[in-house]
Amino acid sequence: MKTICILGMGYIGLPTACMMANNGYEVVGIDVNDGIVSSLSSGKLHIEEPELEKVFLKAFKEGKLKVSRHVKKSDVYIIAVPTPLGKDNKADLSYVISAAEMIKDFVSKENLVILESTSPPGTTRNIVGSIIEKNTKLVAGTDFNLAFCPERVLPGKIIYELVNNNRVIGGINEKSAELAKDVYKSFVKGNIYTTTLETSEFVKLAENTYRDINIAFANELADICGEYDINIWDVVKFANMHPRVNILNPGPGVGGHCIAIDPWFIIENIKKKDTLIEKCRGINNSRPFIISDKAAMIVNGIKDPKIAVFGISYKENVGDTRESPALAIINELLKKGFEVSVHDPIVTNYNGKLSSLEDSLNGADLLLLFAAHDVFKKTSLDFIAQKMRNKNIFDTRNFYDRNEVEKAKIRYYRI
Ligand code: SAJ
Repeated sequence: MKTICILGMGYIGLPTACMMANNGYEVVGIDVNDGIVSSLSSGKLHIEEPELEKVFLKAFKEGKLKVSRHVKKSDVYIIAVPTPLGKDNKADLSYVISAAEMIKDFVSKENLVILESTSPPGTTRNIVGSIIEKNTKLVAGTDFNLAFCPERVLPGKIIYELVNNNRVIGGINEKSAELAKDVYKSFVKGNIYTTTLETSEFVKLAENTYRDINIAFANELADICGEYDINIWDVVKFANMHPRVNILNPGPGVGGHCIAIDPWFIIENIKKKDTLIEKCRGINNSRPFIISDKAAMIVNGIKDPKIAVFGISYKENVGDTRESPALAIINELLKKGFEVSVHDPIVTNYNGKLSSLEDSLNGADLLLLFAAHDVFKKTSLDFIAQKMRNKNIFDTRNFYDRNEVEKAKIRYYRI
């Protein structure tokens, strides 16, 4: 197998295409967005991610990676398109379906089809496999090979983790799983384990759900600590000194295109009601309201309060605002009638108005910090204090040092 066609040139498809192109394969990257195709075809990235430019330019300049609007006949087809949350908290599989429709006329005997997109159990077999079978009269597992190979990379560390993380690949049969393993082995240094299609689909969902539940636990502990007037950050720090405890951090809510979404995919087709998984989604989804109410309490009594918001991406040091709790919080603050001025020097996909550091702080009554980008450390607390009208910081990430903040004569609030 020498040629690979990857559908979806986003956060996962593009880096994966680059790695395969730099490790022995002829790769064509397909995207339905003309802007992305023309930008990549002229050697320009549309995504910010450390190390990506280097691997992309190598693949592009050596002619191993081409980008197109149209599918090209290949040995391997990889679907790496988004699976957003649709109506009623169910997976919107429309991009997966249209990608399968796009390749169905090209798949022939002995080809390998891989789904990478995070999906509810059964999607690879019942959606991708079926669409191809219906059209080609080929049988999955007999005539063509079918596998699920979920990504596990952390935005901000995608290239490092693509290479070094372990992978779990599911196959419709052993041959399919082994063929997929061979493709990924070309660049993955971690271990690659093989299992069934549905197990690998479920493993991916279980990993992200585990994290969501752990964060919900931390958020619930934070609320309870508030009632006792105990510092939650100390509780997490000391509890994690136990060899078998690893509590995550509370925060303003859970964002991103994975952890806030994938738990729903586990429960969307099950009979069991009232799951822990759904409860935890509820806890994490209620964070923006708790945070905006606390912010309102801090500025209570101030005439026409102005709130400077620092960092609106879904987490630190990434530019992505998808599902960011900061957006929901800003919305709540605006509904309460406050002036909100947003400062984020690294965000890439925000449609609202962004302000410079100085403009956001000028005359502000509260600095509300969400995504704790490293770059915020460069702004001195004295400078912040100097610009603000009323000097309050509400730190939702335990980013600032309380003593330092108070030394600068700023009142410090945190979760
Ligand atoms: N968060 C907290 N407290 C924490 C950790 C995270 O509130 O202690 C919040 C973050 O601020 C953010 C959200 O959770 O809003 C998600 O951030 P994250 O760093 O936990 O995860 P993602 O979405 O960037 O990446 C996750 C990873 N999954 C796991 O760690 C199990 C990554 O490995 C997956 O590949 C990725 O989802 C994915 O694409 O599925």
